[in-house]
Amino acid sequence: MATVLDRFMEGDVRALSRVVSVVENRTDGYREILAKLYEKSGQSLRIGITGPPGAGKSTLVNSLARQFVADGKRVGIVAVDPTSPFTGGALLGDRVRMEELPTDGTVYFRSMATRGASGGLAAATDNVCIVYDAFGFDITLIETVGVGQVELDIIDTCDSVVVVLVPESGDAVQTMKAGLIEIADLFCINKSDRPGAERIAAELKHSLEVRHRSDDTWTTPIVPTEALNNKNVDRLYESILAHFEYAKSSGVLQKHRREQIRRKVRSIMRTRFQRELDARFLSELNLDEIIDDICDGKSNPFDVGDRLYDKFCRG
Ligand SMILES: Nc1nc2c(ncn2[C@@H]2O[C@H](COP(=O)(O)OP(=O)(O)OP(=O)(O)O)[C@@H](O)[C@H]2O)c(=O)[nH]1
Ligand SMILES: [Mg+2]
Repeated sequence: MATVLDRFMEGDVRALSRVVSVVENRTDGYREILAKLYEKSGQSLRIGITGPPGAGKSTLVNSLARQFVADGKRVGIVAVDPTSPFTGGALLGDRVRMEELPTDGTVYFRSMATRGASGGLAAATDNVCIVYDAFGFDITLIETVGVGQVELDIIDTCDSVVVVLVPESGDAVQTMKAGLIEIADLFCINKSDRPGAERIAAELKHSLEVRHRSDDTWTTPIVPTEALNNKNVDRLYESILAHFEYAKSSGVLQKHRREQIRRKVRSIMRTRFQRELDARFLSELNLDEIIDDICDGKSNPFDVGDRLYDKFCRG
């Protein structure tokens, strides 16, 4: 692994792919690698792109990535895709793939597989972003479908959050219910070539007026785009940069990143406790005997839980 890390530090893209895999799969030694890479991170601006299935997130990510590259930046993209082709996402075959991105190392794309279980997906995504950051990407774009808690956790690790809606997204009250309005730093009404874009923009504007956030000095922009025709994406791009500038100068960015570190430490501890419990403790315990006792009325789950906890703590 040492040589792979050396090559990684030299900017070798194949080494980057190896390291991303190690981190994504939590192969032995991945935490030590992350600890090393963490020192080099903290420079990349993380932008989350979220919204309902098929809203045009990938098309937008593509387009934004190109603009950043044109601006002399290097871009890492991670797409987190918890939907199966059968349960959601853009219509089969309709979804935009990332194949047509530049292959000269200025843009790197990776899609995170969920492998059925959502456990640890947010943490794994965050770890991949640390790897990107250490590799020297100026910008990290994270695409995720804005539906569940895991996706909201992922979006929580971003410096700027773009919520993508479409004219058909329904009334803004629905959006509020989905929690999206709380997390948005910017709104994008994509597919503005379709009827209804102005109506949803007006509804959103109204919802934003009644929303209260602790960092309420920022006026959340609502940007209509046609990602497919690359129309107005430059305005979205400018708005993202403006938000970043605002976050930096107001101290919001620093505060937000401190909170992220707090959550990260807690998440690492929780994961370790959980693993120790499963691997070292529960696997060695004869739970069946204990359950028999409870079934026979000789004990109860509460006393057993306390007793086992004490035993676990004693090591
Ligand atoms: N009419 C119209 N279609 C668009 C626009 N932007 C994207 N699309 C189309 O919408 C479809 C879905 O686009 P994607 O970029 O794959 O959407 P997505 O949000 O990434 O989809 P999932 O990842 O499956 O949730 C594709 O056929 C795009 O070509 C737009 O501005 N107008
Ligand atoms: Mg997509």
